[in-house]
This record gives sequence, structure tokens and C-alpha cells, in this order.
Amino acid sequence: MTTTRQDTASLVAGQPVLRTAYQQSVAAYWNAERDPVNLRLGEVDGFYHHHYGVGGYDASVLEVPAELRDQAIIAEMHRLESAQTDLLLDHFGVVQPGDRLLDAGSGRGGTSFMANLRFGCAVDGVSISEAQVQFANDQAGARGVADRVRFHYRNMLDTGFATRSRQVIWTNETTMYVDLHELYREFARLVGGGGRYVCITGCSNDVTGGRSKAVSQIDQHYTCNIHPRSEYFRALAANDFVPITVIDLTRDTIPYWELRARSSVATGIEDAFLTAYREGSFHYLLIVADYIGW
Ligand code: GPP
Ligand code: MG
Repeated sequence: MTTTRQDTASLVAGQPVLRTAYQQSVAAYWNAERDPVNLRLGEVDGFYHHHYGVGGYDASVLEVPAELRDQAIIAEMHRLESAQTDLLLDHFGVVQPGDRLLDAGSGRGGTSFMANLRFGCAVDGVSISEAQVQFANDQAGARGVADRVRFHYRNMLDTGFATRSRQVIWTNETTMYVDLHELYREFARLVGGGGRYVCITGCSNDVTGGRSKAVSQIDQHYTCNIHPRSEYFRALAANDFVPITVIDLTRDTIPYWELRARSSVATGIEDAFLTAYREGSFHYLLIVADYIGW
């Protein structure tokens, strides 16, 4: 393992945030990312998401007069992405305003701000992209919640936060960047008994065979390593997390991709998602797991 001088300038508990060449390439990807599919959707209401949408779309947006159609489609896609976040938050259970939450892989902050609005509690987000951390902290300032919602340039595999300091931890489409066993070991440390982990992810179907071409195309596009479905449940069990709810959202996310494929902000990855979901080689899952360790 090698580290660069720049990385060693940013240490958490004496360790560099970026510890491998792979992590450096992931950080470089997200530091450079300025895709309209994320920025123009975020501009709709100031919640900038880095995940996909769920639910049916209002087909009338495709009939809107030409000069307004583009914006109507973007607003509709954004509504579906915010609906995905609402669904994630629906599974947090009882959260008190005094609890602390952790957004692992917090992107530009959309999910963290929605969590703070709903529960009133403090949220910390971590990201290995300094640009995303800066963007999200600027948003926190602009929203007047910088004292409650904070973003940190830290590695979710080793956050540096206190043991048993978190009531709920979530990952919203970020686990494909890390080893799940390492990740859930850190989450087990951070939540005490009674703590909860909520995940939305895309995972490959390892029941029907090896990795499909479409799943490999998604990996290539985002510099990620999509995990097989079974890997989630193995890694959770190995770290004393018991799944209490698992929802297959695959059918619910397909309309989002169909609308996105027809939008002006399509990025070229839409066909791979639609193919992977429709052929059954890839699933979009929500997993809720309670920590039963001590
Ligand atoms: C990014 O969301 C999401 C990922 C990198 C994870 C990959 C997700 C899977 C379910 C495999 P984004 O909003 O930044 O992506 P895009 O720019 O394509 O909208
Ligand atoms: Mg996006």
C-alpha cells in the first residue's frame, strides 16, 4: 500500500484518509464529477442527491410543450430520487432529536439534510471526496444547519467517530466502493445494542450465475465493484447485524431509468441499468438490519 504526500497531509487518527490506489481513483472520480444529471436535479429544490429514484413517473411530463418539457422531466426525476430517500428514512425506526446519525458516503448531502429535517437530530456525513465534502458543508451553511449537519473528509471504513456513538447508520448506494466485511465491522463498533443500519444498494444476482455484461458496464462507468447479493447477508451476519426488512425495489426503480433514458441529462449508462434489471442479473434492494451485539 502506498500513499501520496497529499494524502498524508489529511490524517484521521494518524492515518491517511485515502489508503489505496483504488480509493485514490474513486476520490478522483467524485472530485471531478459535475454531471448535469445531478446538478440540475439538485437545483430544483436544493437537495443534491447521488442515488436513483423509485416509483412511477407522471407520463404527462413527456407531453409538456417543448420549451418547458426538459425542466418538467428533470423535476419529475428529482421527485423520484427524493421519494427514494423518503423510503430510506421511513425505515430508521424511532429516532430522538438527541440521537446522532451517520451518512456513510454522503455525496453532496441530500439524504443527510432530509434526515435532519425529518428527525431534527444531528447528522455526520463522511466522504473520501474533498470536493463533495466542501459542497455539502457549503449547503449546510446556506441552509442554516451547519451546527447540526456536518460533513467530514473521512473514510467510512475507519471513521474516527466514537464507539457506540450512533443510533442509525445508512449507506445510500455507496457500498459498492468498499469491502462489506470491513464496513460492517466499523458500523458494529459505531452502533451500540439497539442501533440500526439501513442500506439501499444495487447488487448482482449470484443465484443465477456470474456477473453479467450489463453489471460489468455499470462497474466500469462508476469505478465501483458491485457486490453479489449474498455477500451483503454474509457480511451483516458476521458482524452481528440481523436483517429485519428486505425489500426488492427493482420493479420500482425501472420507471426512473425509463424516464431518465428519455431526458436531456442521460449519461449513457441508462441502457445498462435497464438491461441488468430486466434480465434479472441485478437487483435494487433496501436492507434494514438491527445490531444485536453488545
Ligand atoms: C451514484 O449516483 C451512484 C453510484 C455511484 C453507485 C452505483 C449504484 C448502483 C446501484 C450500482 P449518482 O447520482 O452520482 O449517479 P448518476 O451521476 O449516474 O446520476
Ligand atoms: Mg444521479
